[in-house]
Amino acid sequence: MAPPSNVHRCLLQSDALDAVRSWTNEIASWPAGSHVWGHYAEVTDSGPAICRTENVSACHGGYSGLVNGLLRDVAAEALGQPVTDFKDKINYKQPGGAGFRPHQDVVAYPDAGTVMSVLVAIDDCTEESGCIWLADGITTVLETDDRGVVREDIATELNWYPVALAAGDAVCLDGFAPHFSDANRSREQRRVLVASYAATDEHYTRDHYYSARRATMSSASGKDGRFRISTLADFAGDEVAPDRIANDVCTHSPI
Ligand SMILES: O=C(O)CCC(=O)C(=O)O
Repeated sequence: MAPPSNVHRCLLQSDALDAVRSWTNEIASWPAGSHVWGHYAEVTDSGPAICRTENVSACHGGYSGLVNGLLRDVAAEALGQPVTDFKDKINYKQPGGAGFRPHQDVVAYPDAGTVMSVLVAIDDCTEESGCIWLADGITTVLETDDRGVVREDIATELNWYPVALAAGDAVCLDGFAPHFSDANRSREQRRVLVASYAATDEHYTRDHYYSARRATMSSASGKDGRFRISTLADFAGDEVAPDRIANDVCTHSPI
């Protein structure tokens, strides 16, 4: 079967991929809670494991260059218009790490309009290690449940397909594309970078997104008491509470 047109094989090759892997190893070693925008750990059978770092490019020149260079060009081409970056994150999904329930990104990004995300595989993403699954052909917001994810009865009717990626491959996800992923049942980590972009003429900024994200997460968790690493409660894992949370200034090592 031909790969879907939104998949870019070998977007990062050899040295570029090695560099991203080495940056990601350094960032993963930060203590949970040490990064102002979120550096979260989850419970796994083999102990606490870092599961997500949010706004990586804010503290990392290498990642900033990637998000504002190659990946922005990929997103602009996919959207067919100039784009501006407003968000990026690493999802680590280490062995035993949890997956994400079916959701649409446009619902997760407060006040956003036209968005496109580029998900880059830092490691091989297989069905066993919890690759992303996509449903094509959806151009509207689907009804959600109390977690903000696509209602189960609607999600089960969608035509899902897995997007297996080799390390260095990437897939573009528009804001309406429903997607989910399963837990990592393999022995290898399954890390991805997800960089998100808005149509430049909509003036949606990183500062706006991250301040709205903080407010939305705090209000939603205050109401339902659920741990979340996103504005939606789409993450299926359980948090390991950090000893300390950096609210105003990062306390991890500089890179
Ligand atoms: O990393 C994954 O498997 C899911 C990515 C995703 O949907 C998200 O981070 O919102």
